[in-house]
Amino acid sequence: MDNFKLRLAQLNNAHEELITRRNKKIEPGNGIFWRYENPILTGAHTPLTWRYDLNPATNPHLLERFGINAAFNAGAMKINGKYLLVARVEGNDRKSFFAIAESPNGVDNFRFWDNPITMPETADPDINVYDMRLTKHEDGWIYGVFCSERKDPKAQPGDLSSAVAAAGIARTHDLVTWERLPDLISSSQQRNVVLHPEFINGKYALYTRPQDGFIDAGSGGGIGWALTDDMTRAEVKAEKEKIINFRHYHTIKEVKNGEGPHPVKTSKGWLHLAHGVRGCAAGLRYVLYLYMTDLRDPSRVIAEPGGYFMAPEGGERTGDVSNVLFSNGWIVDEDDTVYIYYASSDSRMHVAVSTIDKLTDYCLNTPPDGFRSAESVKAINRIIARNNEYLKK
Ligand code: M1P
Repeated sequence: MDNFKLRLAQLNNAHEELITRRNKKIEPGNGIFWRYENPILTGAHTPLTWRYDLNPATNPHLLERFGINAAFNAGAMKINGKYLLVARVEGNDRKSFFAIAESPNGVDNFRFWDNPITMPETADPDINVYDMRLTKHEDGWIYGVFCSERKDPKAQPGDLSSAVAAAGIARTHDLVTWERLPDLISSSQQRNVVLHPEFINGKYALYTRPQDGFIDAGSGGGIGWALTDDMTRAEVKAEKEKIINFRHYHTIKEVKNGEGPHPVKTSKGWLHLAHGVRGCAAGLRYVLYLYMTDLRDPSRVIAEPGGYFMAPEGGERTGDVSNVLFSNGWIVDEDDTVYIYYASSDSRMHVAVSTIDKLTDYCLNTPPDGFRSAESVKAINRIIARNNEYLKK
């Protein structure tokens, strides 16, 4: 076999082995959720046909022609029995785009579709797009709301970093062909915007994250909520955008927070997954947390456990942006199993599983944050006292 054929066979084997590797739940977990051993999606999962020119006449050394750096921050949805992730795929050139990977069981064998998504642009083309939240809305469309980043037109000459974040909006029926709608109109920069799946008082409801700058939330107090009449010209008026889940001093979300995927409707309330960010000597630390809102008024928080639900562990701690867990996708199965798709350190995707019952129990029965050390001790002492009482019997 000549070198080209040999190398191609090696590449194909390594790729197939990676994709078909079985994943295993890590026992015993904490009772709330279970992690799985292997990342489910990485840059290396992208098809060889994206990365290599496979023609020996034009690529005799079988060199990689388009490097893929990472696959992370994926939206999720189950369609026709398949678990689909709309991943943020990032090339070596730092630009992200969207691509769908499909699995038969939700925990392994994720395989990318043949082509990445061709997302139509607006008249003001995006420089970078990422972090799509998928919502199958009761109006019949599947919406993808994502961050659209552009260079700050007010940046001083020589400032090649300042950027502006807006919420890009697109809709589809099949995840293949997308109709791009105008970006969300908002007086502040926006990232982590999520469409609620149901109409609220006949209007579309959006979770927002107003921010003063591209990175800093600044005066943006947390996760916002706003209603809009029409997704084809969606607008959030600052005076009507209310903060529903606040940042708070000395918590896991003192610097910023953001809604994850759209909340799930349960018999006990809407179940939300979000990320919280705090600063420390090592930089920013991103963790995941849960909260619940009222079934009839999804903007009213009814429960929020103290602290994080999931934080980076082991190999999750390192990557392009270390110490980050981020989630914008989860899938609830017919049997109420919840597949939580989360990315670590802006590099790769993982899955953890739980059930609606366990997650709502966690939300409703975990002590809330007491905001002071003494309150934490009181909370532990209450658990100890109840245990002592029970164990005496
Ligand atoms: O790098 C960590 C995350 O930073 C941003 O999230 P947020 O706007 O909440 O700070 C996003 O760029 C996200 O993609 C990224 O994972």
